[in-house]
Amino acid sequence: MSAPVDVAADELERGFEATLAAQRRIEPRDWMPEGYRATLVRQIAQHAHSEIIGMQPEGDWLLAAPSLRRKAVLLAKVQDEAGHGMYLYAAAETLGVDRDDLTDRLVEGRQKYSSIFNYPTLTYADVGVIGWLVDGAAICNQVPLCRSSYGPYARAMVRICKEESFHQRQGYELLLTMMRGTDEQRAMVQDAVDRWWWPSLMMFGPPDTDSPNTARSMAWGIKRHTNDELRQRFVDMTVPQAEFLGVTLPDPELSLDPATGHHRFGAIDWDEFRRVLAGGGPCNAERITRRRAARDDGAWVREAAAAHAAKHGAAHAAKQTGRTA
Ligand code: BYC
Repeated sequence: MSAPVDVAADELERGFEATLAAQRRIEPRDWMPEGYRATLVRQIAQHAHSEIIGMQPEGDWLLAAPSLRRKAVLLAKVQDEAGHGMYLYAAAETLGVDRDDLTDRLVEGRQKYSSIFNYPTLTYADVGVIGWLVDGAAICNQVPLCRSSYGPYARAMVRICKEESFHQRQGYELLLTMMRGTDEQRAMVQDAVDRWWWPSLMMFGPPDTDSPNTARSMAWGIKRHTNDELRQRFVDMTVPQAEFLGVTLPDPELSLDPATGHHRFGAIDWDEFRRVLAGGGPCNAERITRRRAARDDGAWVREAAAAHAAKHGAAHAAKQTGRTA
């Protein structure tokens, strides 16, 4: 009796695989395996949470930025991160989840956000280094996601990447300005580079040999490159930029391998990475406490906005059916 159901399930699976094989996009109304949907929800939610939590370290410098121009640039950047979070939550919602529920999962520690945002921004040079290294790493990781197999995610990434590119440039320009300044400013930049370099390399995730999700995500076209491939691309891209800037990357083993054209680099401290993921980074508790407070303090705004939308939605519907509101 179950044969027709199995045949239908097989056909759906074949249709899904054929769409992937033809490099076409999976769209929200298409059939998809539960594992594909769950993987996308996990990755997109983690990404959205990272954008929103990522507003905190730089947001700390909004009131202390050294000029009106620097303040305006930083404000625009932090607002962009909020926008990225919103596009990504909207993309996740096309998979049948609710953004309030995702936020609850974040503040209850049931979903992750990027390890990088658990480090403090100790000086203003950190703002520049985040733009250069953190947004630079984000671009390396995210440009291939514009070709991700899930339509709403891929389309959100196009706009996000354009904005990340501006973010990277504003960081680099800030650092170039500081490097042309005083010895004290140059020392601040070097100190920030020393603190952010290794955490930036960790952003790409565990080594391929220790990445439980990569193989499946690549087979589904969600990810297009492995963690190690993207990390290598980032190192190769960043070394000449560091030279031009006049800073030293804190890795004595960093050297160009003439045989491959790639830079070799030293061992990453994966114990530190695991510690940060488990909640033991310098700012984990602070980041989540603040996010929880923002969720709770903002509840009345969301309720008012929903009530307003419901009222106007009802008036609009009444007009459409020819009745007066
Ligand atoms: N931090 O099997 P793996 C940004 C987790 S940029 C925390 O390799 P996957 C921004 C991973 O989730 C930052 N967790 O996983 C920039 C998994 O845990 P679960 C956000 C990490 O998914 C500037 C486990 O470790 N970018 O937003 O195949 C300013 C095993 O890993 C990390 C994105 O999210 C990490 N660094 O690959 C403001 C990009 N790395 O869930 C904002 C989209 C790994 O199995 N995401 N984990 O318990 C991706 O490309 C992939 O999800 C990753 C990880 C490459 C990050």
